[in-house]
Formats: sequence, C-alpha cells, structure tokens
Amino acid sequence: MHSKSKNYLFTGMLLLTAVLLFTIVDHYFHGLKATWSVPDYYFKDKIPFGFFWAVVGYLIARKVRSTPAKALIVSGVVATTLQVRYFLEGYPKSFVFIFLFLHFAILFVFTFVMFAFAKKKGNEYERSPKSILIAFFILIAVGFGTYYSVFSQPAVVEPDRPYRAPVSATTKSAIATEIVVHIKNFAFVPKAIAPKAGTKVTWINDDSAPHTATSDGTTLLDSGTLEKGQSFSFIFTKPLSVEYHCNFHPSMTGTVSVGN
Ligand SMILES: [Cu+2]
Repeated sequence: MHSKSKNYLFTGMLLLTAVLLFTIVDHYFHGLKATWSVPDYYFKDKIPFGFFWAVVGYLIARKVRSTPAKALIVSGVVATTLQVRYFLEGYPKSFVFIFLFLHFAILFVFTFVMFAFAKKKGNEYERSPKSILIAFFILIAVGFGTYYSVFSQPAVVEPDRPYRAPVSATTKSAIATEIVVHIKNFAFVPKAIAPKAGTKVTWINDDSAPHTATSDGTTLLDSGTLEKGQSFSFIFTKPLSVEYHCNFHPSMTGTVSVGN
C-alpha cells in the first residue's frame, strides 16, 4: 500500500477510536440524570456523524504541526456541528451551550491523546504496518466496548405483564372509553387529544428515559415519574382544556381538550 494512503487509514482509525471512546463517555454521562437523558437513537447517530466531521476537522487541521492545535480544531468542528444539529432539532439553548462545552472538552482530551500517540509512533507520513496493526486492535477493542456499553443496554426488563391489567366487565361498563397516549422518543403521541367527558386517558412511557405528564400551572394532572413501561391514568370528568408537559424535558408538551 502507498505510504500516503496507509497514513490516511491510520488517521481514520485513530479518529474513529476517539469518536467511539467519546460515545462511551457521553452515554455514561447522559445516563446519570433524568434531565440529561436523550433518546436512544442519539448515540447511534453520533458515531457516523462524529466520524464524518472528525475527518473534515482533520483535513482542515492537516497542515497544523502542533498536537494541541490539531486536537483543538478537530474537536471544535465535531462539537460545533453536533450542537448546530441539536439546535436545529429544537433543543433548548441552555442544553445546546452546556453540551457544546462538555462535548468539546471531552473530545479535545481524546483527540489530543490520539494525535500524541500518532506522533510518538513516528513520522506522520511514514506509518509502519506495525503501528497500523496496533491502531487496528485498539479500534476493535474500543468498538466492542462501545457496543457493550451503549447498544446492549443493561437488559432493561420489559414489564412481565401487559401494560394494563385486563379490564374486568364491571370496570369496562363504568368507563365509557379510553384513550392511550404513548410517550416515545421524547414526545407525547398523539400530542393533542380531544376526549369526551368521562373518558379515561392513559399515558404509557415507551422510552428508556423517565418522563412525566404534568399540567402547566395547575395541579390537575401529575403523573409523577414514569419509568420505562410504567403508565398513569386519569379520568376527565368535565369539559376543559389543559396543556401539559414533561417535568424533565420541558420541550415535551401536549394538550387535552375535553368536550361534552
Ligand atoms: Cu420527559
């Protein structure tokens, strides 16, 4: 193989390793608090997205000799493009800025270590097959680490019962109808419902992150924390209109308009 293409292969593997390590750490931190939690697809998306922008950042930083400057450019490009995306998706500004800083800091550490390792292993344009082999094994190891820590979640136990216990004949006649609102991918589905008075509304959390269904400014509706698979039911007895949200994720909102 041509030494130049060998060098690109090596650099590509190092960048991918940095992105994978970053995803493991990121996954760990987002799991610490309910307010920091994000949908599961967030991590799956982050790897190709991060790798693409890391390559772009590297191409920009290629001519820079100093390792810190190189790491600064690559991590800056990845962290910025990541947050531009979340901003466009409607995440609150505070979330965007806090994570811009955190992602940048963590990425900087990883890319700095990677570039320092690459430099120590010899001239950047004469990569030996041995160092490519080492990088390859590190990449495989980190790849498996990412898979086990991020994608094979600690066997989240599916509720061993259906979401609702079978409704007995008497309850069934007492409750005219029931509407189910699923909480999925950080949204209430359907977002707006219009039940008749006397309807039972049930919220079911299908996400692995905890959520609530809490009315805005009133104490009418409050599900408390719903963990994965948990549900909350409420019977709306008279016509009214209520807006509600999730206490952990204020961008999650919904409406109930009860009619006659
Ligand atoms: Cu929520």
